Amino acid sequence: MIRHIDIAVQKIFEMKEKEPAKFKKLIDEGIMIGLGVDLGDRSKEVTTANQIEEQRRPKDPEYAAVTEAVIGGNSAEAVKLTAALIGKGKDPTDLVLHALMPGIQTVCELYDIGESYMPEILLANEALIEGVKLCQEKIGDVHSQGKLISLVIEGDLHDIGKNIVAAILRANGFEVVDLGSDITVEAAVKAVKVANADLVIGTTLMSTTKGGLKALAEVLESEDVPVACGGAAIDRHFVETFGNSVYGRTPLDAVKIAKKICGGKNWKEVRKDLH
Ligand code: B12
Repeated sequence: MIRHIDIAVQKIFEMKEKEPAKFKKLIDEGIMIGLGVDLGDRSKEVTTANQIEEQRRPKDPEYAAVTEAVIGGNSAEAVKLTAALIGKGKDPTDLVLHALMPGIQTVCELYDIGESYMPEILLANEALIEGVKLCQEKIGDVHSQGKLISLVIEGDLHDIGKNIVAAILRANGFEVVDLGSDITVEAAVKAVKVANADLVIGTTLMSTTKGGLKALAEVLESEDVPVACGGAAIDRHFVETFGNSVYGRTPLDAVKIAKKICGGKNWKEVRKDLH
């Protein structure tokens, strides 16, 4: 007898072969997890730890050493190497994007295939934060290009990506009021009014919390303050199901959106520009 579940499983594996992007989305949406499927072992067939480390490792050996220090959760080493590169005149924004960030990305991808564990991610995050701090000190105060509120929406504690995005925005001359994570719509709206902000940078990594960004964008429509939405749980398709919002994938997308909004464009124009 052929059971429906067998057909579903067969379809999922066909999708993994033929439509890897769609398969990844299915995983990211948490459907496989909801079904209780153990992704750890199967994804090892797709990508190995060596491949992940190879793909993420910067070509410049001095940058690669910083990346290694972050991967190893070695804050002292990350700080020492970052300081040395700043001393040599390297651009601090470039260091965040291309030396420090690949470290945390590697550890998170290793986690996905069961090759790294949560304490390692948290140590790597510490090393990342220390390195980013140094870069920010070097950048110093730049003339403000606009005022932004950054947050992770209610119910979600994943703040590593939000911190990177805030650092890159600051490095590009934006004033960022970082509210932290697990932020309610009410608290966000209050902060927007107090700060007289131009734009909200909203992050979420879970499918269960992504509705919060939609609620926030809708409430802020009357204030004429749009929300730039990012984080692994969402995509352009989702964000474009509601108004007063612009989807971005990378920290540099956040910079592009902020420049355009603070430069006087409305969210509809910015959406079009970024397509
Ligand atoms: C680290 C981590 C944790 C840590 C978080 C620590 C912290 N301080 O952030 C802890 C242990 C707390 C945690 C807890 C949980 N987690 Co978790 N976690 C992860 C993990 C491994 C890495 C996330 C991460 O930091 N990625 C790296 C950063 C740099 O990437 P990022 O956040 O996407 O940000 C980048 C871009 O998206 C972009 N970006 C970010 N924001 C914005 C904004 C704008 C505007 C723009 C333009 C760009 C942008 O720029 C960033 C830099 O490139 C992921 C799996 C994974 N590999 O992603 C699971 C994951 C996110 N967690 C998951 C889950 C389910 C949980 C828990 C529910 C587990 C549990 N049962 O308890 C809890 C939830 C707790 C809560 N209420 O939030 C699921 C979510 C599934 C889903 N889609 O719903 C994931 C995907 C793991 C999985 N495959 O199951 N987790």
